[in-house]
This record gives sequence, structure tokens and C-alpha cells, in this order.
Amino acid sequence: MLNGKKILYSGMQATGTLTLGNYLGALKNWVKLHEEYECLYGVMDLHSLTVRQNAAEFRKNARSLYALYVAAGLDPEKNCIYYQSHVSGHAELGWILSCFTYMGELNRMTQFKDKAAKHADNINAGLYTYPVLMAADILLYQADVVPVGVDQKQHLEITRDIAQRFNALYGDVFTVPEAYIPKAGAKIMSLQDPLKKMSKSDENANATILLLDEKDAVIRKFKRAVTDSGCEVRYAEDKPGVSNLMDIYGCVTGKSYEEIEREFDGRGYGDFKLAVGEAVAQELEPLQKKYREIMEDKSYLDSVISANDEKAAAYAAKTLRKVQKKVGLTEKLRRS
Ligand code: ATP
Ligand code: LTN
Repeated sequence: MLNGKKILYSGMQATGTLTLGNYLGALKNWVKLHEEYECLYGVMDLHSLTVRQNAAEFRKNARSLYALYVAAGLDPEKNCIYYQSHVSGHAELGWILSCFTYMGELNRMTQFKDKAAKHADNINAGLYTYPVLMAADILLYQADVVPVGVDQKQHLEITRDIAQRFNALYGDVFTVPEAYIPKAGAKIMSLQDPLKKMSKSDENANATILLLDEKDAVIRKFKRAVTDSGCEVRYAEDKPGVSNLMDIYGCVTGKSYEEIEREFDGRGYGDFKLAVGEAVAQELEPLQKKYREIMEDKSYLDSVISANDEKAAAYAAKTLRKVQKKVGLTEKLRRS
């Protein structure tokens, strides 16, 4: 508990521009959570280092991610939005927790297997221990709940296992967190291959809608979206392309599958795809405008970043001290 509320923690990697999948599966759902929880959101820049980054571009992406959080409606006065790398406790706790994590557990992680296949020339140890750093992020703040898309469920499970293992050895040190997976938008699929998740690292530009895409690009990409055989707008397992578009349309307009089916009854895929494109472009327009304003106001952005960095560091220090003491690390002596 913090300030009388349960603690909620989440974040995104600062790699590339966010996609509609990141937005509908995560960010959009975060905006109101501060009413119920004490919320912390990280710009997960240390995690981004698991794939090669161009330093200048990376720095820009991290700032852009921060601005997108705020533009999407996360108020930095009501949510602690900060850079992961600005709080050294993440890396320090990450090391300690890696000594309480088994290689057998890490070997089972599907994200590692997927990323290793994708970056065969750079299967580094960080990619392998990625889930341990993620466990440190969450446990450092004693988070009760962690909202993520369904692809992160396995990482939440290993976080719980690590926390329980540590607690069994040292007493109740960590809160064991729960995953909080949204019903709608938990997995938005690629527009070009609806069996694959929409991912910001996809090489095919037509597969992903980026949050900063112009209206024309959004409409064009939806027009080109892969649909299924037949021409009926209906939610079904054997219609992954159409079902994905229905998920997107439903998330953006608030309409149910039945309402969408009724709306497009007898109208065919062309009309439907255009409507989805229009609805998404309309949703993104105010976000993009706010994003541009924030990015232009350097002193505002700098001041909220540093204030929140400090806040996060203060929360983190408490847990880290407790853990160091429990495992028996000698306390630093102060010179008098
Ligand atoms: P990458 O594709 O580079 O691995 P990513 O797009 O998965 O990255 P992350 O930073 O790893 O982005 O994820 C941020 C958040 O967005 C997580 O909560 C994740 O579950 C969610 N998310 C990512 N892609 C989707 C998607 N296609 N549908 C729903 N949620 C998603
Ligand atoms: N691995 C996450 C990003 C992430 C995260 C976290 C999410 C890093 N640390 C802690 C929630 C809590 C992803 O979405 N790919």
C-alpha cells in the first residue's frame, strides 16, 4: 500500500514508436487507473538494450515514449512516470534476483525464444535474463497489480515465482503481484498476418499502425489489411483477419461484436475496413496534437521527468535496502 492505495506498476520498452497494439492493449487502459491505485509507469530503457540501439535514436525514442504516455492521458502529476535507468535500484535488485532464478525457468520463456530467433546474430545474456530485470521492476515497488497485454503473462508468472521463493527464504519481503489483463484489446494482431501479434519491431510497415501515423497512412494500411475468404463481417475463429479488425473497431468505438456485425450486415469488407481506418484515425488525432505540444515544451517535459525520477527512486530505495539486509549484504559505513 502507498498513500492508502494499492500499488500498480507497468511500463513499455523505449524501442521504436508505439503501435496501436501497445495503445489498445495497454496505454489506453492505464489512463483511469490512478483513481483506484497508486500508479507507477516506467520508460523501460534498460530492457531496450537487449536489442542493438543507435544511441541518438534511442535517446529520442525514450523521450518520445514519455511524451506519448502523457499525450495518451497519463497525468504525470497523478502517476509516477519515470525512466527505468534513472533509478539504479532496478539493476541492483535485478542482480540479486538473478541469483534466485533458475536457468530452467528462463529456458521456458517464449519471448526469449521468439526474440532469439529474430535476432540470431545477437542472442545476448540480457535477452535471456530479461524477465529477471522485469521482476525487479515490479518487486522493487511492491506492486499489487501489473496491467500488461497477454504476451507478458508468462513474465508475470515468473515474477510471482521469484517473489514467493524469496519470501519463503526471508519472510514477507515482496508483495506477490497479480497480472491485470484487459478483456478487450489484450492482443491486437498484425494487419498483414493476423496470426502474429502487432509488434513495433515488425519489418513490414503495412502490418502495424503506429500511434504517430498520419491519417492517410492509417486509412491506407487498413485498406490493405489481410482479411479472410468470404465477405461477411462476423467474429469467428476461422476469420482471424476480420476478427482482429472487429477487436480494433470495438476498442475504439466501444461497440460490441453484435453491434458491429449488425452495422456491417450485407456491406462487405471494403466498407468495413474504411470505417475501421476512419475510427482509428479519429481516435489518434487528439493524441498526436497533444504529443506535438508536449514535445515542443522542453522545460515542462524536463521538469516532470526529474520530479518523477526522484519520487520513484525514493520508493525503490526502501525495498532495495530491505532486500540487501535480508540477504546479508553488509551495510555501507558512513564516515563520521
Ligand atoms: P516488440 O514488438 O519490440 O517486442 P512490443 O510492441 O511488444 O515490443 P512492449 O514494450 O514489449 O512492446 O510492450 C508494451 C505493452 O504493450 C505490454 O503491456 C504489451 O503486453 C502490450 N502489447 C504489445 N503488443 C501488443 C499487441 N499487439 N496487442 C496488445 N497489447 C500489446
Ligand atoms: N516486458 C514488458 C515491458 C516491461 C514491463 C516491466 C511491463 C518491462 N518491465 C514491468 C510491466 C512491468 C513488455 O511489455 N514487453
